Amino acid sequence: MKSGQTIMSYKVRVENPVIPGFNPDPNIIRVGDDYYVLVSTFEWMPGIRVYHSNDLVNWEHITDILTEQVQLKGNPENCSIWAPQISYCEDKFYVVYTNVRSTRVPFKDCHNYVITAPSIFGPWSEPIYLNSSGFDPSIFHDTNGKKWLLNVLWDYRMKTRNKSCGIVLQELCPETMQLIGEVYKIFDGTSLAKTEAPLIYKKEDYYYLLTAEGGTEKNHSVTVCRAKSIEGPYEVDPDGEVLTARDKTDSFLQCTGHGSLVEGVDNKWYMMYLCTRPIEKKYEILGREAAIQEVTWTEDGWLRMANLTTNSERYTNVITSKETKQMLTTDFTDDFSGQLKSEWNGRRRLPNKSWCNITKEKKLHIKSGESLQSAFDQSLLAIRQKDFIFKVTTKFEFCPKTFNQMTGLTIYLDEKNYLYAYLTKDEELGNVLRIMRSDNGNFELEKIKIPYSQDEVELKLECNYLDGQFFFFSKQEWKKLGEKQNLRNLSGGFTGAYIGISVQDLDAFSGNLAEFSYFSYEKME
Ligand code: 6LW
Repeated sequence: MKSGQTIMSYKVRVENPVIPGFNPDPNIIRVGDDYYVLVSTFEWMPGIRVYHSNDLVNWEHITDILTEQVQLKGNPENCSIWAPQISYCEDKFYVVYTNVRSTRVPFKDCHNYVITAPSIFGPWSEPIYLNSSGFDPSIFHDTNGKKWLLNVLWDYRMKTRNKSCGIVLQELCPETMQLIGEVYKIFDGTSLAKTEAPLIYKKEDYYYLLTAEGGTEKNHSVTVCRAKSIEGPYEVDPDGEVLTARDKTDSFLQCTGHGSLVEGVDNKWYMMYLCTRPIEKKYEILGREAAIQEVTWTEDGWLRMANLTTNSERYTNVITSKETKQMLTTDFTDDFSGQLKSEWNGRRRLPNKSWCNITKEKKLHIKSGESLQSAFDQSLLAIRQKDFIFKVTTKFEFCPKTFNQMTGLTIYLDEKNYLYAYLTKDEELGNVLRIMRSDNGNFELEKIKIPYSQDEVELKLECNYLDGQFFFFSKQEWKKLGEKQNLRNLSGGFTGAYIGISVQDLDAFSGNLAEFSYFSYEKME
C-alpha cells in the first residue's frame, strides 16, 4: 500500500459461530492477505483441519494437515489430535500438535510434535517429537531469532481432578527443532485453574501470554498476563479474565475460551475462540465451534474485548477491505461423480482406496470393517453435523449374507454414543432394516425388523434439535423406521456429532462391500 493511500473499509455483520459444528480450539494466523484457522480433530482423519479466509468473514475448508504422519488406531475416544497451533517464520509454516493416547485421570499420555512446510498445502515434514509433559503446545518465534515451545504441565500428583499445574517454556533449537536449555515454569495459572492453551504475542515492550482457564466447559475463560522478559515474571491482568460466559448462563454462546489473536485490516485486532450453543442450556450436540470477535488494547496495554466487557457476541462486526457479506452454507452432497469430497472424515482411518473407493460407474464402494465400537478399523465415512435442524439421505446396495453383516446411516458421537439404522440379514425374515443405539456404552438393539427386499436401500435421518427420526423409502414414499429417537446422549460437548455411512462384516472383517449412489446433508431451519 502506498503511503497516503486510503484503504476503503467496510463493516460486515457476522453471526457466530463463523465456523459451525465440531471445530474446537481454533488457532488463527495471518500470512499476507490470507488468514488460516486450524482446529482439533481428535480421532477423525485426516487430522488438523485448515480453514481459510481473505476477510475473516467467510471461511472455507481448504486442506487437512495430518494424513499418513500419525497412527491413531487404539486411541480411546476423546483423545488423539488436540489443539494444533500454527506459526509462520522466515517463509516456513510450523504446526505443533498433541497426539493424546490416554487421558483417564490421573495421567495424560500425550506426545507433542512439530511439523513444517513451505506452504499451507505442504509438503509437510515428518513429525519431530518434542516432549510429553502436557498438551496444548505452541511455538513463539522471538524477534531475536530464538524459538520457544510452550505447553501445559500436567502433574498427576495433584489432588484436583484436573492436573494442569501451569505453563512451561523451553527454548527450541531453530535448526534441529529439539528442545534445549532450562524448562521455565512461567505461569501457575489464576484461581480459575485448569490453565491451558498458552500462546505468546509480542506487542511493544511486553510478551503477552494468553491462556484458557476454568476448563472447556461452562467456566471456560481467556486469561492474559504479561512480562518484559519471555521467561517472566508475568503479571496477571488486574481486571481478571478477558472473555468468559461463566457468569452469563443466558448468553447464546457458552463455554467461550481457548482464544487466539490476529490483526485484521484497519489496525483492528480480533480473537478467534471456541464456543458452544447448548440446547436446553445443557446439550451441546454440535460440539465446540469457532467464533470471532474484535478486541482492543487499553491505554495501559491490556487486552479487552472491543465491547469492553467479557461478553461474547452472537452477532458481531468485522472490518474488511472489500465489500462482502457472510455466506454460511452447510449443505453437502456427494454423488461420487468425482474424487471423494474432502469434507469426509474416517474414524482413526484416512478415507482412502484401501476401504472406500469410487468406481468408474460413479458409485462409492465401502469395504466392510469392524463394529461402530471399534477403536481400530471401522468403515465409517462421516461429516460434521453443523445445524440443529437438518436431514440426511443416502442410497446404497448391499447383500448381507448373515446377521453379522450390516450397512447403514448413523449419527455418531463416539464409540460409546451413536444411533445406527442399517440393513442386515435375519435368519427367518431375510433382509431386514433394524436400528441399534449406544448411550454412554449401554447398547440397545431395537426390536423392530422391517423386511426389505428391494435391491436399492434409501434411508433418511431427520433431526430437529434433540429429536431424530429415521425413514426408509418404499413404494414411492418415505416411511418411518422405528420411533422418534432421543439425541441427548449424542451431545458430547468435547467433540461433536457426525453423520455418516458405515459397513460392517463381523464374520470376516472385510468380507463384503456396499455400493453407495449418493449422500446428501441438507439444513432445514
Ligand atoms: C484442548 C485443551 C482443552 O487441547 O481440550 O479443555 C483439549 N481444554 O485446550 C481438546 O479440545
